[in-house]
Amino acid sequence: MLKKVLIANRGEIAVRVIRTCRELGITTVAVYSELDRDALHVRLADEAYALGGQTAAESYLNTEAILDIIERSGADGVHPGYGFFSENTDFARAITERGVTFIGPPPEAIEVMGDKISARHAAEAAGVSGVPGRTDVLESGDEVVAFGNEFGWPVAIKAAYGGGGRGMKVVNAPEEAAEALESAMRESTAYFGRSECYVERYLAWPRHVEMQVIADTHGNTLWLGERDCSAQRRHQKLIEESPAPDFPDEVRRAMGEASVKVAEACGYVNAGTVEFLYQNGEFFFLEMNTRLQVEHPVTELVTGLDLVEWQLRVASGEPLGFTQDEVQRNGHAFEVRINAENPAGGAFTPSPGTITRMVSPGGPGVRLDAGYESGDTVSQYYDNLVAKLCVWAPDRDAARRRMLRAISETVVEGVATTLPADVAILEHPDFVAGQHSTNWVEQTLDLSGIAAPVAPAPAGGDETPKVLRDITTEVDGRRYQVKLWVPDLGDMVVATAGKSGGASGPKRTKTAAAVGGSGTVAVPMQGTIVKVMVEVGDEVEVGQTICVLEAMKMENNVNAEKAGKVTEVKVAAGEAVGPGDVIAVIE
Ligand code: MV4
Repeated sequence: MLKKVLIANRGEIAVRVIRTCRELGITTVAVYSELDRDALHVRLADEAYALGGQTAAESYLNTEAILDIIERSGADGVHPGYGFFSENTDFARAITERGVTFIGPPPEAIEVMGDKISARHAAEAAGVSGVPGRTDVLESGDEVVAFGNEFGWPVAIKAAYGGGGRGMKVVNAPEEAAEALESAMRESTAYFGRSECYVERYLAWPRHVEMQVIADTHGNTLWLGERDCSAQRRHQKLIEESPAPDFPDEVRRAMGEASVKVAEACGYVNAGTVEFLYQNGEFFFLEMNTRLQVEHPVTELVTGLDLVEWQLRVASGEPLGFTQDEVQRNGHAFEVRINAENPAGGAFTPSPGTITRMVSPGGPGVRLDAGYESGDTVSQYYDNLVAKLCVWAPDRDAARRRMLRAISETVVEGVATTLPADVAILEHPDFVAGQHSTNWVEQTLDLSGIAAPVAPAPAGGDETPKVLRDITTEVDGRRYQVKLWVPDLGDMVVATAGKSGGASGPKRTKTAAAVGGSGTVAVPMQGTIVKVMVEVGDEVEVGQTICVLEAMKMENNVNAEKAGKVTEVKVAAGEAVGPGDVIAVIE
């Protein structure tokens, strides 16, 4: 068994790994950035080493610094958590060359599954089908048109080297094909460094059901059960559960066996997840995630297995201590993600800051995996997942009610959290009935009733007193009502960019514009302008895209709310903008 494990991660997942290591008598080594000097994972580990730096690139992705600490600490294994180095084969190979165990799959398996086209080929070779489509790389919009005309519209354009939904474009009609392919390739290049895309049929109301697998080095590969992750927004999962609601046992077994075949086909070892779209009783292979996932606890709660323990054991060369027939699934588990984001009006704006007070729920069937405690600061530089709240109960509705009870006990102050959105989901009749899909949160759930948390206006370096304003904005054609703290200038609104404290760059003070029904086009969240679609003098229609905004790793269209002539364009491609910034005026 491994003796000393370095956790190359932070936040709740680092804490999660440290906990199992402690139970198994494995010494833990934390690493930390300058901002995480006093973070919970550092406080809980047996040893901790400074990486220096603030941003992820300067700290948790600093290969040289981590390799140096592996050597200095004498760790014999590295757990990468999720994100960061978890699917980085250069890192896995670099530590393996030094005789240190990578607690994850072989690099070859990561490579096969990292590229969606080769993953699809591998799955198909193993007899597991993806959504009907073409696996070759698209050269032009005409090929998209030809596919759509043959198989029907809409179609989906996907990034071959992507994942997590970035770069997928839904194309409803032939005339949208060229622009959509261009946008998909641009996003793909921005996030994955490669532009290759392919096309397949678009499923209109699917559920996201994924299957947990685990494999040892002795040829045993087992499926442990599925998770339904359909309650998500912009590819950020909000709530996950196991078992999937209204999911027949024969489909479960077929999906489990298909997942084992996919894992075996790529020589998989360790814990992994095979993702499927599920619609009308059929499932289609999407991709395989070659890491431990955020939502792994729901599988732990229904199977009684500790997935981190089995990751450590199989990485140490132990065989799995159970057979497929011995894997039992009992009851129902939910997980809600508590992110430091403000869901008011459905906007989910990042809400970093210091957690001034945090009270954990308790009682029967409740588990909280937190990366923070009262007094800790959620930095804008990292993932804003504060904690995962999980519950178990004998059946789905008991678990759902237990989750609502646990949420009602939970207190997080100082930062806004996604909890009000989680409650809205858990109480909605569609979700209660298990009738939601991957599109449901964005297309059906109405979050306009969620108010901004009652909190003082953020203290800024600004002398101007601030006032809370309702602002209407549109993202991808969807209307959002957001509340913004803006300097009080009487009847006029001046939008400012950046965070309070002036930490995020130069102040952008815009000309005033009247609130409500005006032709000012404002951006809903912090981001970077990728492309400006209009010029001064252009006539635009309601809903026409004014600019493409990249925010939180997604491209969003910012659209006109009224028709008219563009009289001002205030931004250019490459510029950073903040929530409420006026980008154009239409008269
Ligand atoms: C799809 C789809 C519908 N049809 N493919 C988005 C993430 C990426 N991994 C695959 N995704 C989708 N692919 C076809 N042909 C709908 C989605 C999808 C989705 C999938 C899983 C989880 C959440 C999702 C949210 C929106 C769309």
